[in-house]
Amino acid sequence: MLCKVCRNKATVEVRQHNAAYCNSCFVNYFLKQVQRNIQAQKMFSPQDRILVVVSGGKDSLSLWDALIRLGYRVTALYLDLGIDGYSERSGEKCRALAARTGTPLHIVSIKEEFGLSVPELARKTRRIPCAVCGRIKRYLFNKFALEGGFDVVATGHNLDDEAAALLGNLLHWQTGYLARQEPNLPASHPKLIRKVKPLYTLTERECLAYALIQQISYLAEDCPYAEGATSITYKEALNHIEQAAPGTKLAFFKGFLRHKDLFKNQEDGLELKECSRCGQITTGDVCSVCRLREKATAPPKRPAS
Ligand code: Q46
Ligand code: ZN
Repeated sequence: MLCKVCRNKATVEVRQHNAAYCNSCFVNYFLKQVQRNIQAQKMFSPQDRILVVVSGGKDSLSLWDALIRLGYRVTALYLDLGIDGYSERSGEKCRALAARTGTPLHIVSIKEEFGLSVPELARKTRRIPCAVCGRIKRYLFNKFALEGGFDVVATGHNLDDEAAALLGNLLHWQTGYLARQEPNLPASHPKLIRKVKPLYTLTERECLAYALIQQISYLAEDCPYAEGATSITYKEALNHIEQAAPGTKLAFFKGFLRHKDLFKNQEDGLELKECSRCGQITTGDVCSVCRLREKATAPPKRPAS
């Protein structure tokens, strides 16, 4: 197989576009795709301050690397979830890329913020770790970006993530979620920061190829709590279809974006206000993270005598 651009020997096949590239032409293709997504969705400009949230995995580290190479003003944020072993190893990968690129990386420890790690918070509040983790992550990303004066928060969600989320939302007719599934999610309140996903047309395989070619050291293992997640089942189902009909995932997600108006006015329409404890945005009087914090730090109930 020959590279589509330079006709040298191809090393990466991009089946969704019926193309193949050598290493250096693949990197150019990847960067062009990211740049095109940023412009097509009006995500940000070179003047904007971008907070890219990184987990130590191939997607977020590839995004961070790509945005630096494209000349954007990027600062990275890593949340240390306090998950035994996994968090140390993922934090290490983020520190290594920060050192290599000479770009700023902020580390926020959940244990320092809340007095307890994600698994401990989950145990204390009798919730599943992912429910606690997802809520805390969204809260801290926004809080950090707001306090730091960032214009936008960028995450490493790729096409596989977006197509799987779309399939899940459609299977359960979550019309509110469908209305809000966007690669460029506008801020619906002055204290909410816009969220963007510049990798939304690039598959997980393409992000992996980019990380390998650029010699980005990433954490290959999944979070121990990811096992059994329904999103993995949806990804497998979509990969099965993609195998038989390359390009389906991209057509599925792009088609959804073209028909997004079908889900207009499906948002829950709840009034947004400031949490009476922390000032972050919520729909009740006290936000869910402050409620979680209170529940986790409440003294244990005495058994009835
Ligand atoms: S939500 Fe759940 Fe992830 Fe948090 S606890 Fe791990 S698997 S990291 S994307
Ligand atoms: Zn609050």
